[in-house]
Amino acid sequence: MKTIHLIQGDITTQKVDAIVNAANTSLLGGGGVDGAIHRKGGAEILEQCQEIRAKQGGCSVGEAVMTTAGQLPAEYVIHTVGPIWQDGQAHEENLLKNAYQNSLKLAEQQHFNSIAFPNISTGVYRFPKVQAAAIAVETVRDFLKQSTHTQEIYFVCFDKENFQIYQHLLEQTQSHDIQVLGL
Ligand code: AR6
Repeated sequence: MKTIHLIQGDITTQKVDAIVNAANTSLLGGGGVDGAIHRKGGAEILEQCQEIRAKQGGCSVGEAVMTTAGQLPAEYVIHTVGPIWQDGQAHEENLLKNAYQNSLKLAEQQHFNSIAFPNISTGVYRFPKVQAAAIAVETVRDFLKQSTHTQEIYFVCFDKENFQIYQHLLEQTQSHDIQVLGL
């Protein structure tokens, strides 16, 4: 059974095939969840990000790339870049959807069973949380309906506000083909 897990906590402690990082286009690290992943994962992650930069010059908004996870309990890190919220008229919604979709596509290509997402763009990038959660849940649900390898998605909410938004949204959008745990 395909499963969505809702968790409040720190994504760096998740033991899944891949955790997703809310990175920036430079792939060189930063604050928030990106800072935590690089700090706890160790130098190996940054070294591989630098190799990706040397090959393709970073990562565009909405795209995703992959490294191993260094010292973290997860196996891999999928680095994606969400949009910076401007006024809602700069394709922010589509770009956030792309970030989720391209991360999921990479997971499926790699035959990953489980993948954990933070609340991309809702920190430093200031994307409105309710709108971001709706995009995340819809994109993940649509993906799970047709995925073969990727079966388990974890939404890891760091702050209580995001957790409650997801709780409400997932309760309202229960379906018979995908189970939701953690509500
Ligand atoms: N585990 C899970 N979620 C976390 C963690 C954690 N350890 N730490 C923070 N969050 P942000 P963005 C949540 O700012 O908005 C970086 O500097 C946080 O509460 O990390 O996409 C990058 O380098 C929020 O809900 O990412 C970029 O420059 C969510 O993660 C820029 O920030 C995203 O907040 C990206 O901004």
